Formats: sequence, structure tokens, C-alpha cells
Amino acid sequence: MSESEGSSADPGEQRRLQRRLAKAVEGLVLYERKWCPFCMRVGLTLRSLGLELERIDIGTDPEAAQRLEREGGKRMVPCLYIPDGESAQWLYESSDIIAYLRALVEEMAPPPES
Ligand SMILES: N[C@@H](CCC(=O)N[C@@H](CS)C(=O)NCC(=O)O)C(=O)O
Repeated sequence: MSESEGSSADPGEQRRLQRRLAKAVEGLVLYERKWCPFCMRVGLTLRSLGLELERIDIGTDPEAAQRLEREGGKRMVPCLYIPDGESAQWLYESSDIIAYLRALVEEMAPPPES
């Protein structure tokens, strides 16, 4: 069971949660490279949280690599693009990206009170 599946066994609740999560990650883009260990850490977190978002390998997409450098400021991966109305955030640092994703899921599916 992935972390985002929570403890509810109610299939209707699970589907609603999946829909909320899909909406929450809409527009997010993870810039990465295949061989990058920091990117792998983020990839594992995505998997364990059950999140699916757009991912771009800048090693095979030179245009995306240029966009990352021009708009984000650095050609460093991983980087999470977070759209925000007119502006946008380019979140570098794997640990910050992981914390952001965990917080997103926790907001959608708070752990049950003990
Ligand atoms: N502290 C960063 C390290 C990221 C990093 O070193 N990425 C390498 C690939 S494994 C990179 O993009 N290097 C290019 C650069 O630093 O300009 C993190 O945890 O995300």
C-alpha cells in the first residue's frame, strides 16, 4: 500500500482521494536526469506517495534543459516546477522537493487521529 492510500478501506473514499491528489499535482513538472541519484530519491518518493506527475528527462530534451536554465536559473536536477498563477516556483534541492510533495499529500489525506 502506498503512503497516500491511507488507512481508509472505503473504495469510494480512496477514489476521491486519488482525484484530489491528481488535481493537486496538476501542472507540476519534475525536471530530472536518468542517472541522477538525487532524482532517483525524488522518483522513489513519488512512487511511495502514489503520485503521478509530468516528468522530463533533460538529457533527452535539450529544449527543456534550456528552459530549466533560463527560467529556473540553474541547469541542475532535480527541479520541481510549481505553477502559481502568473508566477511560478522552480524548486531545486531533492530534500525540499520531497518535503513539498509529502506536505501536499498530508494536506489532502491527513493521517488518522490516534
Ligand atoms: N543538493 C542537490 C544536488 C543536485 C545535483 O548535484 N544534481 C546534479 C546531477 S546528479 C546536477 O544537476 N548537477 C549540475 C549542476 O550542479 O549544475 C539536491 O539534493 O538536489
